[in-house]
Amino acid sequence: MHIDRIELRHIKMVLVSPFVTSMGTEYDEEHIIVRVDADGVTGWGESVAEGTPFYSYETVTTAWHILQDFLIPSILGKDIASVDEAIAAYSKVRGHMMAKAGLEAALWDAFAKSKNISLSKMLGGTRDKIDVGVSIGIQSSVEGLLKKVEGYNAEGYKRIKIKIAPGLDMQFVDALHREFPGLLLQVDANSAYTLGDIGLFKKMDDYNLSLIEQPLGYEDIYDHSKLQRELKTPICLDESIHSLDDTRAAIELDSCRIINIKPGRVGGYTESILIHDYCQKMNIPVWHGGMLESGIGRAGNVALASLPNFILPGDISASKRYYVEDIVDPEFVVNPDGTMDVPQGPGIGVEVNMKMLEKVTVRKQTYKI
Ligand code: OSB
Ligand code: MG
Repeated sequence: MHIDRIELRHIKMVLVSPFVTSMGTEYDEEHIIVRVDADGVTGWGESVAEGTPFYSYETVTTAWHILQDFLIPSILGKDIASVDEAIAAYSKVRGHMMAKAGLEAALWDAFAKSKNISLSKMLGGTRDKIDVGVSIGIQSSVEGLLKKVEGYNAEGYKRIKIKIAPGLDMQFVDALHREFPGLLLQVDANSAYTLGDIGLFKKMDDYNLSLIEQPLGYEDIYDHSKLQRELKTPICLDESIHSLDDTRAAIELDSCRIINIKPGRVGGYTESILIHDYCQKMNIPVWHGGMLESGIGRAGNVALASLPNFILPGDISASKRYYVEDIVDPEFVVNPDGTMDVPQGPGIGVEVNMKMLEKVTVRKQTYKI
């Protein structure tokens, strides 16, 4: 495919309710939408670098810089026969996984559209519906959390994840355990604890949680192995996993027994699939994480999550759980049975709502040779 034109858009979308985690409070979500025009087709991708470097060192500004000055020039105006060829063209660039993943996603969409097949099919998906869950930020009261969970249960979500932070943990876990016996529940600490908190995790170990996500350091693999050794509950790594190599190290060290895959965190779908396949071989279940994506990123997440080893429900929720109006048509909805349909049309399988996209765009730049 001849890469004729690439466009970047810095978008800012207001969340329906603030998202509170151990990293801070998010009121809106800033990401970059990548558009690639090649051979008469248009591919769309979303780079999930945020406005702040609190989850990852990348930000919208660093991702824009890496895209504009290194990734885009390596493929613009060239003939690229496959996604692998594009990756090879910018392989000298170290790190900056979210910048890379946004461009890779747009290329995958363009290639799938040029072959007239769905992104799910192109990535190796085997399901036309996926199981979905919801990630709930830290609530100001236990009663407030119980109400939220009741609402999400009624909408059909198959599992609940709550964010925790020191001092804002056991009271929530305990209340949910009491009020909703049998609830598929997991917690996400976003690296807010240390090995010194082992006593707390041993208490949590009696609550039959499906997993504890990223309790310790955001680059750590070693300390997590010491914690996992003391727990029955599986640890799941998110922040610490940036590649297949990290995954191998974590599994060989028994630092975790479940992996959260986010294409943005590992540089794209290609690395995600390598991690997925390795985990499948090692009998390690994976699930699809989320970065509060717009419908463009969500469409890619749903396609990737249709691969067979995405055994646990992901952080893939309905558009309306995040935004009053999404930038794709149709918006993503959750079926009453807690599943989401995998789009079957070419590429990401949803149309970009250009009017809405314009509305949320704060900066736009076109690159052409
Ligand atoms: O740790 O999984 C996380 C959102 C932003 C940054 C990090 C995380 C999250 C979520 C939200 O948990 C998941 C979603 O998109 O629904
Ligand atoms: Mg997480």
